[in-house]
Amino acid sequence: MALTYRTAGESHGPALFAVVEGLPAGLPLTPEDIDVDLARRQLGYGRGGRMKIERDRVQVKSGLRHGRTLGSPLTLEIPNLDWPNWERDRMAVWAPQEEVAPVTLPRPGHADLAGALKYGTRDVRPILERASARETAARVAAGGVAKALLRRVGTEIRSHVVRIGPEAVEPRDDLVLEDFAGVDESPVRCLDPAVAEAMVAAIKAAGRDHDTLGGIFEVWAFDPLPGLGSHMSGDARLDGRLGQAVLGIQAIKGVEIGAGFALGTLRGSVAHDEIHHGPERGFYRRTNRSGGLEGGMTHGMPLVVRAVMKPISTLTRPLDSVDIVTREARPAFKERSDVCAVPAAAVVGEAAVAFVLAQALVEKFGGDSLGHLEAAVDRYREEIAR
Ligand code: EPS
Repeated sequence: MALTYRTAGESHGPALFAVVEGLPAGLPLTPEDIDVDLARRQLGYGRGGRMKIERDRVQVKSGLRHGRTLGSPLTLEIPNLDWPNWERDRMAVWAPQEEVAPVTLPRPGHADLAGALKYGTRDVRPILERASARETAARVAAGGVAKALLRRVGTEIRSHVVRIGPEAVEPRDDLVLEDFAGVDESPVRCLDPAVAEAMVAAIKAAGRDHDTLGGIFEVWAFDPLPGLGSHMSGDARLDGRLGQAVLGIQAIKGVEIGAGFALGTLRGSVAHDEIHHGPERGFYRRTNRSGGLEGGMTHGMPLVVRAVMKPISTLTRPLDSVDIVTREARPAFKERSDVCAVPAAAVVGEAAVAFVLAQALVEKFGGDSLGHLEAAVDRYREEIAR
């Protein structure tokens, strides 16, 4: 069975959910496998008032017994602590809407207008509730489970922020796992403390101006098994599957693998990663401009996925908009929001990459039981070493 997940839940509803299906039975899980990432996703300089209310913790509602997966659908619930402020009126589950004013001023950049047109609604609340990046908490929960599975075969996922607005670090293709040791202590999850300081200042300045900022993050997967994904068909290629997963994150507008767009500026002789072999390391490369993927498959070097997040579209000094009911020109809807959420998006990116890699792992090695999967991985490793 393929490994998949689906999330449910509205930003200001009772809770968020992820149902993960196709997990191997027998995978050990602890609350920390999920809660640590949920907490990391809440951090980052530039978050707004909502993050002072929420304290995301997972509740497991199915699929787990004595801390091990059963192979049945795993249901993860993250309660919204803000729910009591919404349940009586704006997000009441049963009460009719009469008392609640509709939201009719779509925000440029948000799903509001396109969603209202698509669903024929005269209130954008139903659109914005599901489009909200609050939903990413559920993705991160599913990603925590994927990471636990990947860890069993020695793959570790990390991320860092490489740009916020005008402030950026120099690109690198030679980072090692240890370089990420202190990244969660940085207020913007940036590996360079001087740039981090400049990033914080940029967010502060944007906030002062009632504005918002986007940026770029990278996700690195260390020690991926070679041969995950497939060159056989376009939809099997891991590049495309990673692109879909990462572009599917709210506010992500572009994804690069390895050197990405910069490869278009290079000659072939300096664009590709020459192949070497040694008794200790087996096949290896001295460069990683391919970002760990060739032909839609992992080749064993770290997987590097970079993504750009646009600035948050809820502005406290709103842009021009038009009332969807009266067609009157008015400033867009304004509600509590963040100034910058790139550090959090990087954690969401980790979850997206982890899930795609875990899917490819289960696809190649079989996913009924962890024991069978691990035995198949061991045999494969021996074969490659020979
Ligand atoms: C979001 C708007 C803000 C963010 C939210 C995403 O929420 P609220 O409207 O309740 O202040 O805080 O992000 C989260 C709640 C979260 O957990 O990341 C939006 O419109 O996308």
